[in-house]
Amino acid sequence: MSSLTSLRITALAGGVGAARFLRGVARVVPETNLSVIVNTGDDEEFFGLSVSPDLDTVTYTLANAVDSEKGWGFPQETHRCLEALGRYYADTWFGLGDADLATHLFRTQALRQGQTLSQVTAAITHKWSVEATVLPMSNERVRTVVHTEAGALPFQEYFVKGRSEGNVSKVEFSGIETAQTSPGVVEAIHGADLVILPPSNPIVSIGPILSLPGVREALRETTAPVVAISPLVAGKPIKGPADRMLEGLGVEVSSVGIAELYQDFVDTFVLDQQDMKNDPTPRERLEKMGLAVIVTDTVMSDMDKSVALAQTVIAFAHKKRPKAIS
Ligand code: FO1
Repeated sequence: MSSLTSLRITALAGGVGAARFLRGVARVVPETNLSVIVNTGDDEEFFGLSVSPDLDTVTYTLANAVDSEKGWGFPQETHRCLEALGRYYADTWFGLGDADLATHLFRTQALRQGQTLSQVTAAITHKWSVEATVLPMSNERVRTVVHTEAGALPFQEYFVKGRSEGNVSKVEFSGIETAQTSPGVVEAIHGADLVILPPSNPIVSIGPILSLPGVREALRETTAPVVAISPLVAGKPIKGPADRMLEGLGVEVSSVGIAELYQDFVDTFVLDQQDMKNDPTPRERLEKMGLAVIVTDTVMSDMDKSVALAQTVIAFAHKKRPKAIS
């Protein structure tokens, strides 16, 4: 396999957890070697504006501009426009910051002028001097819908307005049947030296990307090692409802349960050291599934820890020979 400076890495990304990992990757290999396929199932329209939270979270994080506490949006953001919108609209629960609005205005206008989401995303990342290739998973509209006792809720309504409350009985990706991957997505998987699934919610962050036609096939076919990092630490996600979602959907709430969702294409599984403390069985169970296992600290509370995790994953996978000739 190629040297670290020419190692091409492709990641499948949701929001905050993925972005925190990717900022580390961009310190280990040249950022230009990195392609990121980003979930757009969380996208929503607010006040006529096209908002793509996961694309923006990845972009702002790679640009070192993100609010590192929250993991999304900008630090010291003001909300004067949102407050003023409260005069005209009843629903102002989605916290759109004043500076962040500039991105949504730019994206919305470019889409209305006929550009694709891929083209607008390339323009936005260029303006932020992000050197990674950031690819929306699709240029077509796909929307994650979460079913709870409260009904079928658009993702942001479930996640932000509803604070992820309620029992999840079903998750669907409206529009997925007719959506295609955006240009470059399948090529990025086939052309990579290493494919990584960062610690993102497997159902609503990685799930929509995997549901697009051609993605799972490309992941099975690629000669690159495919490494998945568990989003659970001591059996719980650092943030968000992944554990309750898995439970509601009948998936074992553990790294093994998550690995099973990826079993047809993943070679290596990374789990947090805290998941091994009182129970040595996850490693054995993962190895029985034919997976190489890395046990390490996956909590990325600062940049150094993001870099350390990226280094561990990349060094391990770099030593592995490509699937096709192993
Ligand atoms: N998350 C919240 O918990 N509350 C918000 O008000 C909120 C606003 C917001 C605005 C722009 C943006 O890009 C992201 C925003 N997020 C907010 C995060 C977002 O809901 C989630 O991180 C993702 O959709 C899940 O990956």
